[in-house]
Amino acid sequence: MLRFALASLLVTTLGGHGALAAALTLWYETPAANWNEALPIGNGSLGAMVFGDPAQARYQFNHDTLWVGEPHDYAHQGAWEQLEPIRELLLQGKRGEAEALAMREFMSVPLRQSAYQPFGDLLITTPGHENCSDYRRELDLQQGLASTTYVVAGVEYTHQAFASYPDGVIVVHLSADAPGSLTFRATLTSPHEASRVGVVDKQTLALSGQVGSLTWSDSTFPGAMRFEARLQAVAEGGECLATEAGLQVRGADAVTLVLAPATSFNSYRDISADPGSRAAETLSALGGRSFQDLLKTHAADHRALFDRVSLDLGTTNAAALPTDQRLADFATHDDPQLVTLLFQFGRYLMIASSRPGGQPANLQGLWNEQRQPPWESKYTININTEMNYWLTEPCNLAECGEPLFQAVRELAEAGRSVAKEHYNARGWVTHHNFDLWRGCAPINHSNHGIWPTGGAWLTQHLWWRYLYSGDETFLRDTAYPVMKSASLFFVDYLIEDPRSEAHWLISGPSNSPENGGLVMGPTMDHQIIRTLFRNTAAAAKVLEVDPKLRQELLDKAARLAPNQVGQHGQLQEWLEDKDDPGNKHRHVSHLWGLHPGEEITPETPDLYAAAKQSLLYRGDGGTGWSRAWKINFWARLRDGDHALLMIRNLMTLTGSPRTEYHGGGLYPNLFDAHPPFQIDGNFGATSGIAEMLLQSHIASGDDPLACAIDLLPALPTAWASGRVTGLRARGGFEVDLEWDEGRLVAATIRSLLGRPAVVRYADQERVIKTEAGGQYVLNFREG
Ligand code: FUC
Repeated sequence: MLRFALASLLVTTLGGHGALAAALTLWYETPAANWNEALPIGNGSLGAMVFGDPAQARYQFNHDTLWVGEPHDYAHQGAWEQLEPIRELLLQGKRGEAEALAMREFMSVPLRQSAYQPFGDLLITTPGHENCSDYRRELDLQQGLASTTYVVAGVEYTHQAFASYPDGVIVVHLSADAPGSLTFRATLTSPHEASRVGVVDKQTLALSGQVGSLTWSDSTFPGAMRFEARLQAVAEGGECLATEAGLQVRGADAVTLVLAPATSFNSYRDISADPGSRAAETLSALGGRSFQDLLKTHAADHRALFDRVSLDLGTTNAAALPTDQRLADFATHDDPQLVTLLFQFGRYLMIASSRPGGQPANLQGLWNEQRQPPWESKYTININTEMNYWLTEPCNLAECGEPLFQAVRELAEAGRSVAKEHYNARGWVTHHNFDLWRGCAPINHSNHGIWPTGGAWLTQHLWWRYLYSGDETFLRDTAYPVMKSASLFFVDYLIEDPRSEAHWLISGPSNSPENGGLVMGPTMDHQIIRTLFRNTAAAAKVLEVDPKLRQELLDKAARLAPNQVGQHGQLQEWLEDKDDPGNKHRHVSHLWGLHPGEEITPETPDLYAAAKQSLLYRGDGGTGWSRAWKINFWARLRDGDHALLMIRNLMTLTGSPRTEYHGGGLYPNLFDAHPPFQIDGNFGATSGIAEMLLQSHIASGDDPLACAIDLLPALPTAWASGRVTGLRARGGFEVDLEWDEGRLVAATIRSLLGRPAVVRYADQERVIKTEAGGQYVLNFREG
């Protein structure tokens, strides 16, 4: 028997991170041969890919507000007049006709959404450095620092690069271990035709211009956004001169290049800012601070977030090898530390691509070199953007969720015209994509673009923010208004299924994301809407507002078509029992209720078993994000070994830059390969690994902050011993766990809100309660 001893209010420090620090580095023995080998840095708004070629060092950079297009309302005026005819055709089984009518009369104007853009390249050209020795290129996740070192003619050269959130710049520092060794030219280039490079002063260049227009498929987007990046050099020793051909440095000991890219974006409705003065102000605000000082400020800011969570799954000899080698070997070598690296890489990428004041992480975070990137590098919300943000609360990066909340607030404004014009409904609605202009209407094709639950799904993240923080001000001012307005849309939108004896309420026209075309009543929609209604009702109760609406939402939630078990023992993806058990489609939408939803649990054993059966039918493959989702599903199914199998299936070295729907893997730089690169799989993997170690759920219908915390719910056999610190649980807790021989040894649970919780491990459970700031040390050692 395990003893469940309780020692309350012991004070321990986190400590012990130093030993793991060296392990938190991606490193390589050669320069990046292509974009998917380069290493990402970012400050939430600015990003760069570091290639590390000594003779021509490329820093391909981005700003998260540089998009094609301009402020625009995509609603299709009067589309609602076709809503009933489309529903009627679907209810008569005339799907082709319904899709055709919807294509003509119901879609976004224009039919596509706009594209995220590359900004430019900083190129550092050093003649004579074509041949070098002792080359190493690395990304230190803990410092947020990319470095390249190499030796030419007995001199060791170092490039260091980071993107600073506090100072709003990208910094590249060049140094050598012999004085006067740095002679190079730094230039700025841009893929945008309407751009030019000018000299600002002796040490500063400006790259300025305007994004060009773009046409793809049947839609044209004007180029409107203006941009300017300033590049300033500070040389120690030697000479530096800015000319239109670039910054020419001769015989310097060390040089700091500071890059300040800016755009004319003020908000999704206003792009009238002056990027030149913005960039100039950013540079002058630095006040001539040294490289060391900028780095210190940056590292402190980055580590304040990054160091909150540590993970140790064990380290083997394989960990000494270069990262790409480890990935290539992963299937055949025991290398649990590479899983730790992938986990922390996801947290690193979140800090680098999503900070308050910036845009949310898009399909590629904020790293993109193409004018026409895959899927426009925008926000796909029938899985991808939500997956990006599963990790923020459990992995202790709550602040990084703020850009998503801001975007949802804006969608709740922009989506009103779509609710009105497409559905003649109150509230707001968003379909399966949005862009910088907060497009909310159905895009691309009626067979998958008409899916009205994207916004409702996003509101789950607002509710979680409350559950993890207990922040009632956030609930009142941000979450509830948006949730309420989303709920009002669905109150108006749902119809009673004329075919149902039980008078079920159903969604439609809609689709089960990208599988099976336009239908009435896909299971996923009902799970999402039920969750929205119940969360909104719970929020209203906490805030003591809207009692009538609260009751109405609870009544309607109870009338929504329920989850159903079908003829193959599967959870039905649709109202009709028509699933094909041989279908390996990448989306597993009907399992939303298992994850990220919470309505299919061990307490609903029939549905839980059916969800598992559906997942087995779907198989263990799919795109990068599909594999990542399956880690989370298997964690919720409490099968750690199967979750680890999915981690392994994701951690395969992939070379393909093409779009594949059955690919799935990682590139040499550990970026998720859909393929092509799509960042969701990185974030989803981090979330899945956290979910294997710790889960938390609302335990009582009366108080949403009264939670159950499950310790090591899905620990794989292969992770026999390990330690994690700093994970977060609903109800306001921070949790450290230590396990050995496959069994929990100790848990430290710090209470941030002073709420009670039920702590569960294996077949044991215990209620804990302490003051805010207190902590429990639970001892599970045998004895
Ligand atoms: C959805 C997925 C695709 C891809 C795209 C960005 O459409 O079905 O696999 O991830 O989003």
